[in-house]
Amino acid sequence: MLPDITDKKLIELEEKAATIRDLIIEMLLTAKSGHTAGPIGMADIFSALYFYILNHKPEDPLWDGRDRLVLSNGHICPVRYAAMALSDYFPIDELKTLRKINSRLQGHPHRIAIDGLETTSGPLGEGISQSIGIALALKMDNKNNRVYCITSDGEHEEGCTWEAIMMGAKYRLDNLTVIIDRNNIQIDGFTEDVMPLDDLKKKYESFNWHVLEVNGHSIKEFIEAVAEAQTIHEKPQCIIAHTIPGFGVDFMENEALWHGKPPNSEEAKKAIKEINTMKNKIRSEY
Ligand SMILES: Cc1ncc(C[n+]2csc(CCOP(=O)(O)OP(=O)(O)O)c2C)c(N)n1
Ligand SMILES: [Mg+2]
Repeated sequence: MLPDITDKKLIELEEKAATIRDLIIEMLLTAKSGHTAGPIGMADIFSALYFYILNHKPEDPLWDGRDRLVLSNGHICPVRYAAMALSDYFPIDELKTLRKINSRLQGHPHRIAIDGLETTSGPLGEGISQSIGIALALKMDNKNNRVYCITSDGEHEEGCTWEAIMMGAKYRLDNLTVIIDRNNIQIDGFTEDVMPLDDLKKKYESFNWHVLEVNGHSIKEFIEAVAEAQTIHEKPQCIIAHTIPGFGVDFMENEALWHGKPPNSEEAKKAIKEINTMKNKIRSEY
């Protein structure tokens, strides 16, 4: 069970999210390639997961009692790498090696490179199936660990995603929470233009899941939704997190161009300036 969140903790989590955004910009600037808007848009959720929600031990990443965090939309891994480095899974300096030959931090996560990644991802549409396997195995072993699966809206255009959703309900996997990055965008434009997903809440409910919807930039709302999800019995849960791709960096927001483009040094400077303005406002808002 999650404790009620205090203002002090919320400030800390929001500041961590801003630091994650800074690190993503720096990583991509150095790598000169990679995905920018998706990772930046998910910084608040990763801050909440790594620094409040997950039961984990960075010093013992394969600890049997850990919750499993599966990242299905592997291309947003810079946000996970930044959160892991800040949690001390590996040195922050290693972030500079993103996408370099022989680096442990490839452009899509490579499970055996770093303990704690749980799966290798990149080919979209596999994470919910993998999470179901993990959640089912934990139940068979009578374990209480929870499984969280981050997935994107673009992945919901793939048929295998819906097969997995059916199976999660069949096995009543109440130890599984799927978190959707509902940023309305994919590689070539808006999801509703490419392949309308319509009302994902109604769709998941019709597949017999417990569904919650949150503002994915409100750490408080997200934590409260996870707390509710943890109380649900006999059903898997889905949290639809409404996010803005590139959130916090004005010129990156809602622009499909920033799906897979790194900033140049001028753009990185502008982005860091905006993120710092955002960071400086946090304390005054409480
Ligand atoms: C099976 C598969 N098909 C295509 C791709 C190429 N691809 C990488 S990201 C992406 C966009 C998917 O949409 P979403 O995850 O919602 O993108 P984002 O919100 O991060 O921009 C595509 C088509 C892939 N990685 N895997
Ligand atoms: Mg998307």
